[in-house]
Amino acid sequence: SMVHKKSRSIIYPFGNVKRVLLSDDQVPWSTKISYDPLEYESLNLKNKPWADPYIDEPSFHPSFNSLDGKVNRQSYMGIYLIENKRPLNPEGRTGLKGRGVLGRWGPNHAADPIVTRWKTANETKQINSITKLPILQFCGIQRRDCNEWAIPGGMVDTGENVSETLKREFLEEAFNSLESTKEETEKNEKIILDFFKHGEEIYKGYVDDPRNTDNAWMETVAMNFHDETGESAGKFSLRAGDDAKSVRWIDIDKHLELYASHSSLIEKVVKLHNAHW
Ligand code: RP5
Ligand code: MG
Ligand code: MG
Repeated sequence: SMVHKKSRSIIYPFGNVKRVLLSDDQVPWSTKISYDPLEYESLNLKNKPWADPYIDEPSFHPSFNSLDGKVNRQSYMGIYLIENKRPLNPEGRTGLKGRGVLGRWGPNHAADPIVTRWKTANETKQINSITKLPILQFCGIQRRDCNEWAIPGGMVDTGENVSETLKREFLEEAFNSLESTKEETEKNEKIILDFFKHGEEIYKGYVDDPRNTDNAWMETVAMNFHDETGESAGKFSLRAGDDAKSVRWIDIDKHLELYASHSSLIEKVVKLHNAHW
């Protein structure tokens, strides 16, 4: 895989903390360099039920690389190293120590539902004139935190199953379930429950996310839910909610610029359906 890039953005998100800039060959832990970045942790994490305590808190005894009670501290990337009590990012240096804004030391697990349909006009599939391949669309959201377009994914809650996270996050971000009436919610939950029965696993592993640090990082399970006829998901009435400020069907092609490593996840879906890229 490619060396992570968004995890090395000069300015760390949500503030003005600067990373130490690294060249690609300085990223692997195995490359010996003199390296002394800041250790940063957001004040926001204090006393949050979904966040770990500070790593040097004497009462905090995490079991890294294992299922730690209800907290999954296992990485899809294999066994990660621990140095000075702190987990080391499996993809190498990021220019910042600490856990930044992320709640967990080590892997922070997310799930990404990639809902797709074919682009049509008058019920005819639209073909790209150069590649001669049909154009796929995915249901994308614009993130409130950075305005970038993204897959409507989210963090796996403590003790939650990934299959639940996929549905919950899609309902929150693309159906605004957190601000719906009881009747709307019941109706939408049925629609999603039904449509999300048939999914294809696209990817499991590290996400090159701008919030990553040397000691905390994002990982995801991405699943594709495809509406071949455009009769189910294709007809959803979408309404942005929670950490999404807009939602829409987005034409897929290789020039798409999306949040974190989402465009590489989308590319895998394209290959699966032999669609235009
Ligand atoms: C990304 O962060 C994952 O791929 C997922 O889409 C997202 C989860 O974080 P939040 O949307 O909850 O901020 O790296
Ligand atoms: Mg969310
Ligand atoms: Mg989200």
